[in-house]
Amino acid sequence: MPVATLLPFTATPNRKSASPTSFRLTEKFILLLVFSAFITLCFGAIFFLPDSSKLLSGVFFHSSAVETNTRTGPDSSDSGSAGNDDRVLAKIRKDHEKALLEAKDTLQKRPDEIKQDIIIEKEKVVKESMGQGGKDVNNLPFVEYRRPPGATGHEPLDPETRDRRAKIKEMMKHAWDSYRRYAWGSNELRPVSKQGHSSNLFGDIKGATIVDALDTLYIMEMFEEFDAATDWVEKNLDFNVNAEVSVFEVNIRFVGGLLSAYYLSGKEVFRRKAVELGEKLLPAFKTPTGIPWALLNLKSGIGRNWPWASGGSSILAEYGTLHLEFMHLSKLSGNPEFAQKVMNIRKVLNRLDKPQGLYPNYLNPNSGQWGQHHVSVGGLGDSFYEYLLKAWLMSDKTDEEGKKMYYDALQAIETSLMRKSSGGLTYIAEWKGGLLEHKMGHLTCFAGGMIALGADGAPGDKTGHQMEQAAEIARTCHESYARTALKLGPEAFRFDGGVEAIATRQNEKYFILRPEVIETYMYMWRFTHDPKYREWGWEAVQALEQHCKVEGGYSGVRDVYAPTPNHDDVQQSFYLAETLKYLYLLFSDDDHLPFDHWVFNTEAHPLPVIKKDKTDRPNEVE
Ligand code: DMJ
Repeated sequence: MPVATLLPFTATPNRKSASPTSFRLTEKFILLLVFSAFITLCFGAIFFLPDSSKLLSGVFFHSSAVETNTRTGPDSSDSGSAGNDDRVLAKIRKDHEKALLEAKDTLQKRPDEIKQDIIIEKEKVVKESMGQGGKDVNNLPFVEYRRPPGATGHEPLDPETRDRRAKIKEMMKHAWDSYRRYAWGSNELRPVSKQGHSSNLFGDIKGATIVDALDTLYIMEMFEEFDAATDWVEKNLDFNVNAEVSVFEVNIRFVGGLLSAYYLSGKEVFRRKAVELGEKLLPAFKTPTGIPWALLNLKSGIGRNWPWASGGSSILAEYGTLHLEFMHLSKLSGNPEFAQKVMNIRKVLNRLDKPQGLYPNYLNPNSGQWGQHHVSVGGLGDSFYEYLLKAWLMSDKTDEEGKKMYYDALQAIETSLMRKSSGGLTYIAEWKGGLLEHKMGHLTCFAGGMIALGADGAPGDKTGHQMEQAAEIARTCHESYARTALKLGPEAFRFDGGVEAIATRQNEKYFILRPEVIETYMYMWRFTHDPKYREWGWEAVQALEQHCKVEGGYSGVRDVYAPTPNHDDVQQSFYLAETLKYLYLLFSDDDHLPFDHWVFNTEAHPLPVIKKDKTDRPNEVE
């Protein structure tokens, strides 16, 4: 049967105007059969032939199925998943065809062209992986450098102060020259045995003293030394080490030191190095809560916590002392990740209940729960509180969350930890599961300066009260020095068993050139101009010269109550970064690193306030 006879509207030429209704039943049935066969054929062609599925995805689903799925997640409905299968098949086919075409192209290329393509492809992969793990620090965004005010000072008018200031510079010169002579490139100096010393806090990173001292050299206008240090950083400072470092120590000393050196001098190398190191620290935050590990292998990016820290906990003073540096890293690199990481730490803390409003020193980074309920404003806790206040100040007082957390915490400290001895000395005790240990660490003495720095912004008319507290803590810490044979403070002193401000345990009698007491004198001097703070600072200078100075630098001592010093043979890098810097500023005018433009990190590295007024913003990323 010819096909034409089966078609209703072209059938039987002599049947002019014949209507379909005039077909017989069998004809109708055959026509229906033919029609449905035709429809089936068309649908088959659309859905099953390779090109028709392309047509579908191209015409009806403008983007490919795979792309749609990655943005919206898998579709759970049955009909949807059948449709998805077809689209996935279509995508595979398309990719396959593309790959065949590329292979054909490649076969037509010369071997040297193929090699070139491989190199380009490799570079692409490296760049992409840098995007995930570390940015290309040679391609940082443009930053217009503007030096904040007061980077260097001027001679004080008063001759005694001028001489004392000059004396501190001389001390810096002795510490630096000795390091340069006997330990150049090592982390620290052994001033008695006159050789290098390396603590494992820095893994295999070298040059801690150089990086820690950079800004002190700059503010003391020791530019020849500063240039030598800069040259060493340019040529030798290397973070590509396969070793575990303390995230906290590396951050406060190296990142902090590099950032300050950048802001003081404007030298790009410091910005580059700071960002490079910051990127290397980011894997420390890969924990279920985002609370970083204490220790990190800089090569593998594998982190862990100190084995002694309450069942694998992270430590408050360590994870809580990254904020200032990381905010500046985001600013200088254009990478928001640094800021996001530290803001998340606050989020975790703000979700937790705090016993009596206090922050325990241990927090488990996996569970997000507190470890042992130990609280301290000294070791393990100290700089967390300092960074809450300074985050607010460094944000030009816009970080209201930091402000609230600081003043709330200080209130809890006052209520639960601050006590007055029977002899009238105010001290900050430690808290262990609800019981007070009446001991104050040398480290805790920084709190006098912190409370003075925050007093001005204290809520509820508490400025005067907080200034008094700060002055009392300064007095107590001065007493801890005055009651020793060497006139240098012990590592910790107690207010129990009939003693006040005296170390009773042998392992708490050492002095390792720490800065905290002098730091408090410096803040108290700036806020009160009471000459006693300069006098107390000068007493410390004399004790340092008499008992810690040796031919090869400055050394800590093992027992401050012994009549003659027994040297520990370490010149700590923070002696140059902090102790000598705070002494120098104590005998400088207030416009040298003024507080309304600079905030000191916990290693005394000055960082500029990020001004809210657009016209006064230092170093804005373009
Ligand atoms: C410094 O490294 C820092 O001040 C830190 O916050 C704790 N203590 C040492 C100096 O004592």
